Amino acid sequence: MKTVITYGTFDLLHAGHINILRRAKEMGDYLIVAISSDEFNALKGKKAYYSFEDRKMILEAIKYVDKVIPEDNWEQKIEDVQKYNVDLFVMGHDWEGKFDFLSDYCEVCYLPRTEGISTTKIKEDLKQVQR
Ligand code: C2G
Repeated sequence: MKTVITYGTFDLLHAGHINILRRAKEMGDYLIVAISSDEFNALKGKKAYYSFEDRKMILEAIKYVDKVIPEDNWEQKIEDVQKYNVDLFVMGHDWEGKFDFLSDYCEVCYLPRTEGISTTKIKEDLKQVQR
């Protein structure tokens, strides 16, 4: 069984998130998603609209996702890869090169992002509508 892992905030879930989750799952048999805790988001300089609990529940409802774990810090990836016997680490190509150190432990793959959509864009577009 080929285990895949990916990491992210996954706030205000949109087609870009679904596209990467679908592609990550298609590259293996079992997909683990490490979802950023509210505290880690603060470290990333992000404030998610949905709480960790809600973002976790939403991700767990997606057919491509087999397991959701918390992402609490930048340093946990090697431990996660070893703990869950991960074969493949996948991220959008906005992270190209940032996690190459994991290639000592598993395959590393950066996939093209979905153009034209982001949580930030959704928030900005909604602000425009309200004006
Ligand atoms: N993504 C994408 N296309 C978009 C938007 C996002 O493919 N239009 C991908 C990102 O490249 C990432 C995943 O969806 O792989 C989750 O994106 P975010 O929720 O923005 O996660 P991020 O803040 O990039 O956190 O340790 C890694 C970090 O936790 C990644």
